Order: sequence, then C-alpha cells, then structure tokens
Amino acid sequence: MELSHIEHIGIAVKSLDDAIGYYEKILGLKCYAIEEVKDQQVKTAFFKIGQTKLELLESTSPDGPVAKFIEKKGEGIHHIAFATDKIEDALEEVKQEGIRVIDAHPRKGAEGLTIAFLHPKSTFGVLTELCESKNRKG
Ligand code: CMX
Repeated sequence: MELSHIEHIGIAVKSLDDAIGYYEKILGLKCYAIEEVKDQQVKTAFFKIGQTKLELLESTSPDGPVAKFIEKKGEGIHHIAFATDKIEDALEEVKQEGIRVIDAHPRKGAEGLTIAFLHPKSTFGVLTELCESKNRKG
C-alpha cells in the first residue's frame, strides 16, 4: 500500500482543558478544533504541526475505549494514524495479510475523514488507524 504521511497522533488525556493548556502555553501550538465523536465516546482537540496533526482524546464515558486505555496504561500515546488515498484497498490488503482489523469496513471518523482501525495485538502494540480524506481523489 502507499501511505503518504502521518495524518495524526492520538493522545489519550484525562482532561482536555488541562492538556490543551500545556500544548498551547508550553509548546506554543494552537488548538484549531474541538469535536465530539459520539460513537467513539470521545471529545477531541486538534493541533497541526507541519503536515501532521495531534489529536487529544478525552473520554466522555467511563466505558469508552479511551477511558479503558487510561485505566490500563495511563495517559499517553493512544494511536498513530496514517494517511492513504485508497483506504478500501489498504484495508483489503491488510486483511489479506492476516492482520486483525477492528473496523472490517471504513467508517466516518473525526474531521470528516474515512477511517479504519487495526488491532494493536496485530500491529506490534500500536493501535493503528488508516485515514482517507474525503476531498482526496482516488
Ligand atoms: N494501544 C495499544 N494497546 C492497546 C490499546 C491501544 N490504544 N488499547 C488497548 N490495548 C491493548 C490492551 O492493553 C490489551 O492488552 P493486554 O491484553 O496485553 O492487556 C489488548 O489491547 C486488548 O484489550 P481489550 O481489553 O481486549 O480490548 P479493549 O476493550 O481495551 O479494546 C481496542 C481495545 C483497541 C480494540 C479498542 O480500544 C478499540 O476498538 N479502539 C479503536 C477505536 C478507538 O480507539 N476509538 C477512540 C479514538 C477515536 C478517534 O480517534 O476518533
């Protein structure tokens, strides 16, 4: 498959407000969007640096995937998202290679991207996301 760049890095935090303060005041980045993704039980805050985004993730429910992650592992890097122009093809390819997928079919994620997650137990411990922008051709 052809991946073009790291679209974003997802970072699990207990408090979006506290973490935004750090990224803005200490690192000098600007939060340009806050979005709730209801079906994932998260509130997200986005920063851009170069071609890559940082996505802070705060759980909106104690049973959500981000709350469970923080409970087990603490705050920190939660997933890495790679950009592709052809998510259907990329997902088919990983499935054929026997990689365990969380999303058998691409679905809608934050920022209107089409996304699919690969299971960390199949990807050397890193929850991996494939993303395609709806504005891209292909
Ligand atoms: N990174 C690495 N390992 C992870 C992980 C992560 N983010 N989340 C869970 N794991 C590990 C667990 O620690 C566990 O390992 P051990 O068995 O060694 O303890 C293993 O994966 C399986 O965990 P589980 O308890 O069986 O499964 P969970 O209920 O925790 O679910 C996962 C794990 C990845 C399937 C689930 O979190 C998921 O479906 N994630 C994709 C969706 C998501 O994360 N959404 C939030 C972000 C949405 C967005 O960006 O918009």
